[in-house]
Amino acid sequence: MNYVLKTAALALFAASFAFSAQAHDHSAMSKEDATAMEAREAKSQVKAGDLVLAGAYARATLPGAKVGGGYVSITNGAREADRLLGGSSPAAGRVEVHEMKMEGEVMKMRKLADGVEIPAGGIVRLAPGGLHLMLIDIKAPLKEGETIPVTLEFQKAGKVNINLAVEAANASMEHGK
Ligand SMILES: [Cu+2]
Repeated sequence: MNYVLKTAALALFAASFAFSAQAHDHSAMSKEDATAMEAREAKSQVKAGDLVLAGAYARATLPGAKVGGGYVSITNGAREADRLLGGSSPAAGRVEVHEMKMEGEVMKMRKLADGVEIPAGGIVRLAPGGLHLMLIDIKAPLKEGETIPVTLEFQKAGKVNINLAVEAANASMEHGK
């Protein structure tokens, strides 16, 4: 990664971190997670109108698993909010927007029927432990090294194609490159 790109990515990361801290507690995020996220976001970016979708990836699943998680950072450069409603993929029966949340001492996951708002000038990160794409009824296990095409559906931007790079199942724990 060259210096300019890296600096830009860091600036973007710092700005978005400050923004998203209002809504989410990121204090639990390890330094390794932040570094891996930054590297992913710099590596793969898809522009769709005022949206930039960066660092799309999924985690490998175990044989027999019916679902897989997909993650991507979405930046909205528009003056109006947009909304991620859901998606589809040839690799899965359906793709939903989910949220993981602690309820008391139990981690619970639920479908966001209305999707998730991408604020004007803001960024929303779908990442392990929080918001994610849920690939349901996957047709085969997601294997490390594969690329899974997903078409996301936004209220205003419409359909946007991204590719999830499948990483090892414990990807966010061991990254740093
Ligand atoms: Cu889920």
